[in-house]
Amino acid sequence: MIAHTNISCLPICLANGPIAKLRQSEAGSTALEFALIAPVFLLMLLGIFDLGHMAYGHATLNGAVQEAARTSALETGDTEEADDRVVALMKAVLPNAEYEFSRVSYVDFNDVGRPEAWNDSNGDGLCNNDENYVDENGNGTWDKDIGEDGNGGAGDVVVYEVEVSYSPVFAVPFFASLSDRRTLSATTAVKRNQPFAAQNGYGSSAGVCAADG
Ligand SMILES: [Ca+2]
Ligand SMILES: [Ca+2]
Repeated sequence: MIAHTNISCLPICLANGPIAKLRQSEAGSTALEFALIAPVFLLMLLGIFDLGHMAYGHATLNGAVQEAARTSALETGDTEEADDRVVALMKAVLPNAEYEFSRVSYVDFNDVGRPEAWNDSNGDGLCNNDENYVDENGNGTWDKDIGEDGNGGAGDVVVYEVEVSYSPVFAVPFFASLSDRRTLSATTAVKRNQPFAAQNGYGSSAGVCAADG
């Protein structure tokens, strides 16, 4: 059946017809606004959760590393146990993490990161040009960092570092860089081992740098 429109009532019909009512209706506006805002809001929430999770992980890691460094500094300290303790403390926060541990020992705080003494005659900051050096750590070569790998001995100063890589629990969609595996690192600044025996100092063996470094 063909509907006939009453031309004479057209202005009134348009003003009061279903299209006009639909245009005036506010019933769907809330749903529409929600549909527009919800994705943005959820992304923001995920981002906030992700930041909070990362900050919590970093704080927990720093606390765990400090504790492990203290126990490693004792005469009875077991470095493997200390590392395992870090992993155990972190497991609840970052369950899918992987860890890298490193310990470098020095005789004193002032030695952290310094090179072995050498006569840098050409002033290039390298041990070369047949320059003389002091093989203080006795390993037969010049070292830019005098530190020795490991937990050292009695009275030594140890820099303990732990690097943790993990995949974020609250991955933010559409932002690949925020969903990538990321790394947290914590360093216990220097802890001195207990003086449970006489400390071994640095040696004074002489050496000659290679001509080409
Ligand atoms: Ca030089
Ligand atoms: Ca050396």
